Amino acid sequence: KKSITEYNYTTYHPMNEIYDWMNEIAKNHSDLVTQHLLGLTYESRPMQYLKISQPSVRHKKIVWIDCGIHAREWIAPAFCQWFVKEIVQNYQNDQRIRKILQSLDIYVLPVLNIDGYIYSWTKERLWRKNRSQYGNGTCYGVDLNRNFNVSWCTHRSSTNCSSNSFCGSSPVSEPETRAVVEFVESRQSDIVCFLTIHSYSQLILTPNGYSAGLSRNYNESLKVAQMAASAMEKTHGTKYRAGPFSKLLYEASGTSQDWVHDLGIDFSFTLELRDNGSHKFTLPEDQIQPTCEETMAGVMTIIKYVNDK
Ligand code: ING
Ligand code: ZN
Repeated sequence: KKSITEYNYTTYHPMNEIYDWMNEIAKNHSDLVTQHLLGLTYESRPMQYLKISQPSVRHKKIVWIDCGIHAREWIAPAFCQWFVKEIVQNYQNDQRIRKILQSLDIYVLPVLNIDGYIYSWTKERLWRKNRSQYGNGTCYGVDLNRNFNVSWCTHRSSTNCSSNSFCGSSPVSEPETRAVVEFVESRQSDIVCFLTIHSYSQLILTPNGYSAGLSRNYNESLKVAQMAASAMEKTHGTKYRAGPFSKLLYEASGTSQDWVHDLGIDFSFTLELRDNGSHKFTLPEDQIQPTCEETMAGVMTIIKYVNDK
């Protein structure tokens, strides 16, 4: 079995390798990284997350990062792993990381939609939803990013269980959604920043997605998103656009970002990574490294802003 120092961060990994990687990184960096159970998926798989936390007696606020809520967006889990690797490799020498970890803990959920991710590896590469059964087994899967309880099932959502944007039988009908909701509600007053990673389109999305109306703290959210977009562009010249989803594309309801923001968490962003439509969800592996490098720059810009505030 390969050790973690040999883990290849520039290829995509099936779920069993990601589970092994989580075990290894928590074992080899037990001073900084611990592994925890968020909940179980529809098919009863453990949803493990990593808590990055410098030991301290101080009470710290929380930054949340999830990847892979949509099964086919493989670059997202690749980024979550890259992010954790960068932090554990550099925190001793990088003053910026050290300063952030003095007052913030970072929680990373590398694959939110595990059942869907496995299905995308084994059966249908472009699968998006989770794998829950509906209509007496005639159709499968809820779009987890339409299943949160915020203007549920009103925009760009479908009540048809065979649709790719099926919103579920009710708000938070899915175990994966419930696991995230229970965590966020229980730590509501500590979470200062919520980031959810998708692909593709090269966007940094601010609330709201569900209505064209401007959100609370819109100006500041937009400013932070624009700062992140320029940090990302500076890395390899890739263009990222910043703004509310409802303005850049269309209105969509029931997303995690909007639900978290409406709960009162000011900094809630969706990042849509590469590319711009040439490869869509099947981003070639030779783009994993540059995509992760530029996304790291964007995410660190956001976290630093929140921490300095
Ligand atoms: N895009 C997101 C989706 O769920 C999104 C876009 C994010 C819409 C946040 C609204 C709010 O459709 C992808 N690529 O999944
Ligand atoms: Zn997505």
